[in-house]
Amino acid sequence: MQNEQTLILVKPDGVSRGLVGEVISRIESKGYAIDALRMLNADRSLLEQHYEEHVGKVFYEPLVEFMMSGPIVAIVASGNRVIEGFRSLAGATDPTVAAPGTIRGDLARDQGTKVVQNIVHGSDSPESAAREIQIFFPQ
Ligand code: IDP
Ligand code: MG
Repeated sequence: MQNEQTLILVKPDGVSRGLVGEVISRIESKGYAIDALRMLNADRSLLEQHYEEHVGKVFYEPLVEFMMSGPIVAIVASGNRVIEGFRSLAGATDPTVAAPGTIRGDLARDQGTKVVQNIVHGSDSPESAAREIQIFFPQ
């Protein structure tokens, strides 16, 4: 889709480490457009909606707690195949094995925590993107 959109989050580790600009820079340098952006302190109900697919997993509660631990930045980015493209920029979920050159591979490492701290979230399908954009940008 020419004007495909995705929902990107800079997680609390990315914000606290001063990596918001670095993440935005990588999105823009790749050639995607920033359509919307907001900083927020996510509450539990918002995160329970966002992470509903992970309910019941061992890392679910640590994940929600981590995402409430500080401000996050929500971004809508757009461009042809941006969902797949941002997932490629982000790299593998586990930052230890994420390829160098990716956001997670370059900027994150295993911290020994119950939840993997990996700087960013990116939607994984058009259905997820539509659902997640509505959660963070309801207007
Ligand atoms: P993704 O962010 O690469 O799409 P998901 O499987 O959707 O990965 O998991 C959501 C988030 O939950 C991850 O980004 C990571 O922070 C955390 N997570 C995923 N799998 C694990 C795990 O096995 N142990 C600890 N944390 C995990
Ligand atoms: Mg995911």
